[in-house]
Amino acid sequence: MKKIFLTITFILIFALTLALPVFAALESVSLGMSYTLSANPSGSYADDGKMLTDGIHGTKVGESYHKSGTYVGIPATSIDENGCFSVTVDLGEVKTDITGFDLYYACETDANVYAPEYSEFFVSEDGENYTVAGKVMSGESNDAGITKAGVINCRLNAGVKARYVKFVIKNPLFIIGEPESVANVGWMFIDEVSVLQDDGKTPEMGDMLIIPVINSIGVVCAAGGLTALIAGIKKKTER
Ligand SMILES: [Ca+2]
Repeated sequence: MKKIFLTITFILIFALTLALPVFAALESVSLGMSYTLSANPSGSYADDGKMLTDGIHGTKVGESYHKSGTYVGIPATSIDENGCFSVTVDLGEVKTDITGFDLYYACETDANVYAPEYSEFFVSEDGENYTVAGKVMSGESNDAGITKAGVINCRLNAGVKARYVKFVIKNPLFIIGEPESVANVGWMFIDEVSVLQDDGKTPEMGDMLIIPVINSIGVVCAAGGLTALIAGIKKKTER
């Protein structure tokens, strides 16, 4: 009986230690926030003014992501002379400790939909003066036969202040200085932009050690109580 008790206790401690709560180091501060676009997207894949900060990500419907109704379609006519399109999010107030940006997109090369070549991230406190905070290449291939939903993640080493965050995305097939290349650039499809703030909950080493100990004590107490209860019932039954 003692052996079974010890075995069960050990398994429970092990399981609960593995199930340690995971602290999110970053939280989105752009959810539900308003934004403006550098140009009108396609009428067929139009923006409803909320799609890019609603937290809803595109899903694959049949064989396609971009037709799922959750993507904003950016045709060749919506990119500028540098092959770029931008989304500027208004966070409502100046936020501190902004340390990350995510841009979500679809890539379906057989449907002429391409992942951005890169996304560049600019921050501003007043909406007029912007400074660049980061630039990340998607690294995505333009080869035929690709169907996927992807994301470009940018993480900063130090937090920055911002009320406005501009996501500039570059069409991968547009060649700067060769405007005639616009005839062959296809589309970009994006479904979400996200601005991330350090939530101050990054676990310290002490937390990592304390939680398993608390879990273990809880399990031992619970198991001990259960054993005592069973013993009590058994004793009562034997009378
Ligand atoms: Ca969305």
